[in-house]
Amino acid sequence: MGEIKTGAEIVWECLIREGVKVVFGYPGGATLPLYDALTKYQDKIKHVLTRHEQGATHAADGYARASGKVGVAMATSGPGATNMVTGIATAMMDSSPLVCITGQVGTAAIGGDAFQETDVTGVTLPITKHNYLIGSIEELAESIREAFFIARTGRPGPVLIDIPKDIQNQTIEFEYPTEPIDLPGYHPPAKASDEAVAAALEMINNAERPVILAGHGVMMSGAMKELRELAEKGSIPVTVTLLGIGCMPDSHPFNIGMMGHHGEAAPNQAIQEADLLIACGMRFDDRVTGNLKTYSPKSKKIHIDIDASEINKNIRVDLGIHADLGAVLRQINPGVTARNRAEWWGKIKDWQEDSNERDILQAQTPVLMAAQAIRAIWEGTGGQAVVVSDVGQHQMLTAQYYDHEEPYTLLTSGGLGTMGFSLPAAIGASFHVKDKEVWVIVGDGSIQMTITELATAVQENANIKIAIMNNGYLGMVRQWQQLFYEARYTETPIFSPDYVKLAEAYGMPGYRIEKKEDIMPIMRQAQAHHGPVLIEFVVEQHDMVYPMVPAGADLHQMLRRPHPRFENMEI
Ligand SMILES: Cc1ncc(C[n+]2csc(CCOP(=O)(O)OP(=O)(O)O)c2C)c(N)n1
Repeated sequence: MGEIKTGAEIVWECLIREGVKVVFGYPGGATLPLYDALTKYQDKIKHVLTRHEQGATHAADGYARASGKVGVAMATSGPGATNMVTGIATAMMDSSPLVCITGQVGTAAIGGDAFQETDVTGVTLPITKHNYLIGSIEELAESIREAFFIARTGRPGPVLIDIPKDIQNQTIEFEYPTEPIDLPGYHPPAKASDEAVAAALEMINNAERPVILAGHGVMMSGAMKELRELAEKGSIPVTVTLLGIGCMPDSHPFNIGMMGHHGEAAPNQAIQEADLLIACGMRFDDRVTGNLKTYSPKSKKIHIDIDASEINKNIRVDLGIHADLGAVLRQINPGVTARNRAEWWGKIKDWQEDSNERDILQAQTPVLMAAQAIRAIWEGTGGQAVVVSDVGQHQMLTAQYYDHEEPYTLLTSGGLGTMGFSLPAAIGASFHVKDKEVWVIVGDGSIQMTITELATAVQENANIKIAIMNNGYLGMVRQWQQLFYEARYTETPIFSPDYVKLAEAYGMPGYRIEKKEDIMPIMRQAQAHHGPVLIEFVVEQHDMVYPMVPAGADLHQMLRRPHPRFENMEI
């Protein structure tokens, strides 16, 4: 015999059974019963009050990305629910497991344009992996269980549960369902067929110029060891996507760096010259391929992905394997012939030597360059921090200049490119990350999108260090204006508040850095302080991110940083 519980109590009971430790949310009329019931569970589950529902969703997402567990966000109906939309779409594009719980107006009022009514399941249908509008209290517990199952299995993603207020108030005898979840039509295959393994091995062993493309899926399937084994055994260079950063240590000699739009020149050239691409848990996003028609024209292609709809979506492949990447690599690796591929590596080394982008680190410039600031953060943290970056030039510079040795140490909105992601996501991540520092690297435009979450950071004493790269511009858009719109900087110069005073007003220490030599002493002070600290780096306003593949160009047609030795550099 189960106990009689309200719908609201059932929600918390289920969350606790699912192992949820922290929920990020913002209350309202349609979630009053949920928040009232929380009083009974506060010793078992923590609720973090963000300042905006977008912040709650990004925080849950940051927690999910840092921990590999499902992140949970909560919002009231109508505007609360729609404020979550950007965060949900962000999670969807980056396959981040979330369960979002929204209150809905009472069942009888649905469809009548009631106060604060929005058809949130309708709104989020295309940006969730699945969503539920709860129709009766009987289905509540089972739906929550299913939501967690769907969010975390297969290709992870966000699931939304919309719960009408009357159902939160109703009561029922509660027993937590225990029978295994069986959803017809939702059975991702565990491993590859023998034929697929044989075909893959033939292609890999016969290739002279293979390249492994490693994406986020490597980490999501926990295939880091298997990836390394494949690379080392076959002497195959590995290039990573933005979200794949960390799946193989940046210092590993077989990791030749990030591919794509602002990737390094050598991997992009290698992809274009390759005779085989082995795509592992990545999705041939347009930011990594450049012009699809001329993408890697000489190669055969193998694509391994847990999501069947990714295979042949953007790039037609010779062999698609729809299964768990780790399992497939465990099947393939024993059959890989040991080779040294010296000729191929010779070419790659030449391309790497020809790359001059990193010269900027040594440049004697009157103004601090963002790349130098980011490299200094790397040095000051021993490359050991969890870095949460926002979107723009600083994001690409972070990918280029902060090297990562471990998985899940760069959290960033890759797919949707959501400005405003980093501060709340870092707050979320800080609830899981205890053994590392959490650093936010954010632009002056991006921080202002969700700057209200500074209050959440202070209220929770979140141990995060916020490094603002203040270049006075929406830098990445300005870069495009400079290159492709004859430097007409329309609406990209952006005013900022006095960040040091702002930090102080919120109740956290704030610093401003304008010179290289000030970085380390101030970093040490920030690191010594437990809790949020804000550091504004005043950086070069007209810096560019190189290399850059212009939109629609071939992957190897990169714009490179001009070579004059910076003294009279045109930037
Ligand atoms: C929500 C949102 N709005 C607009 C954009 C388009 N966008 C991409 S980068 C960028 C500029 C970012 O500026 P800032 O945060 O200052 O970083 P910087 O590029 O200067 O490093 C903009 C406006 C976006 N990605 N997300």
